[in-house]
Amino acid sequence: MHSVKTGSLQQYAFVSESPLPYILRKIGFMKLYTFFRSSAAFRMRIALNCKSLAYEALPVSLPKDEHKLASYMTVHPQGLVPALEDEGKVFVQSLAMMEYLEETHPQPPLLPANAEDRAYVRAVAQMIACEIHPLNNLRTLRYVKKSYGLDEEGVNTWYRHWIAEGLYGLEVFISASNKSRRYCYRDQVTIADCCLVPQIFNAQRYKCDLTPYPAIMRIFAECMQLEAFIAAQPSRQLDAV
Ligand SMILES: N[C@@H](CCC(=O)N[C@@H](CS)C(=O)NCC(=O)O)C(=O)O
Repeated sequence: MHSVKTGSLQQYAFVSESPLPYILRKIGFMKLYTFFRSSAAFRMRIALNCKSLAYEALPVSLPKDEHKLASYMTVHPQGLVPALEDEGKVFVQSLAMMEYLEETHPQPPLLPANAEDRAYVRAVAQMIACEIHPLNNLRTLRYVKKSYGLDEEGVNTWYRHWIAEGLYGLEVFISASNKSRRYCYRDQVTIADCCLVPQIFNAQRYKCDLTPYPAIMRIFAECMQLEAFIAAQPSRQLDAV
């Protein structure tokens, strides 16, 4: 993967040098407002890569509070990363954006073909994006730290508690479903995997014990064999510090 400067210091177009056919499907790239460590942005980078959609990355630094700048709040009124711009239209919320990509660029599909299995995949994605992630994103951690006077270990304890509870339920759900093989859903990469892998990166960063989740960690290892996931990981992003 290499970068192409596209106008300002903070804009990069990602073009793969890997065997995956990263082709430009449109005149002009989609734009992804992203931060290298944001797991919601990481989901989007995976989904875009899976669909071989080139995009222009517009970094928004969370530690520098760039997501709270008035200029960014006009893009995303909640001041959250990511946001996606396609043909002048702005989209927010990673689950909605992945479904948008699925509807506008159906191949390769990131959802199963039948309704029952789609419900399963969406449930896995929502268990992560709606139940686990909101409890350990930046604003939540900042709030508990400030409001309850927690030190770093206190914040980490909060983080690890919600990870452990959330991943335990997810592990049981995936294992009991009998729908998982190589990935969350059979041998097809879906939006469930796009959500799972970034959450595990976060958990590893906070040194959570992941040994109680063998099914999840097996899927994680399988996904991380794929170029679409490898290229999307935080350390490979141009805004990584
Ligand atoms: N549900 C949103 C979550 C977005 C979100 O929480 N993004 C985080 C980064 S992963 C963020 O912008 N955090 C800034 C903050 O908490 O102040 C989505 O899926 O897009």
